[in-house]
Amino acid sequence: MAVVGVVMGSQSDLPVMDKALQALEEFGIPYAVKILSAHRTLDETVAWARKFAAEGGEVIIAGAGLAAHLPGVVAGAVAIPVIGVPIASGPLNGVDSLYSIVQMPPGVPVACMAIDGAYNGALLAVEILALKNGEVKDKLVRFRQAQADKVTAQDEALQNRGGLGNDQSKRDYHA
Ligand code: RP5
Repeated sequence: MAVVGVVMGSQSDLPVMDKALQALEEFGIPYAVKILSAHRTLDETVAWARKFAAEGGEVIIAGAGLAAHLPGVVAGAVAIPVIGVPIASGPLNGVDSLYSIVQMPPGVPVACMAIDGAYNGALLAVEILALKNGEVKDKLVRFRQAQADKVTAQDEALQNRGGLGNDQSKRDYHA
């Protein structure tokens, strides 16, 4: 059963939203994915969101560009967390979408990611699921540790390279 719903306003959003799908797959999260438009297919959008939530869906990630009302419309239809992803498109390059999504009026929240931040949208969904799913939590902890290990390894490589590290003797050696 899909626990995360990923919805986007157009096929043109897919190259960005695909990063969310890939991240969910990496974490083994069952998801449903739809192209639905808040203005072109309003009734279908509301019906899909309500059905998804009624069937046990726990989080929705909604990506849209331009006057991006899809996340807000979805959030108005259901009472589960909605994560909005502003998509860079058109003359304003996603700033329009960012403002549309981030400025939700009080009472109906949408968690707004960075412009084109679909990957983080999926990670936030994973963090929400991890609150009550130990298996997902373990994967998340391992993912975070792997990130930390990568930074540590990068720093070690930098220190050992000399010239740029903090060790003055190595800096002198390369001078
Ligand atoms: C929005 O308008 C979509 O989310 C998309 O980002 C943008 C452009 O849509 P298309 O004209 O490419 O279908 O509704």
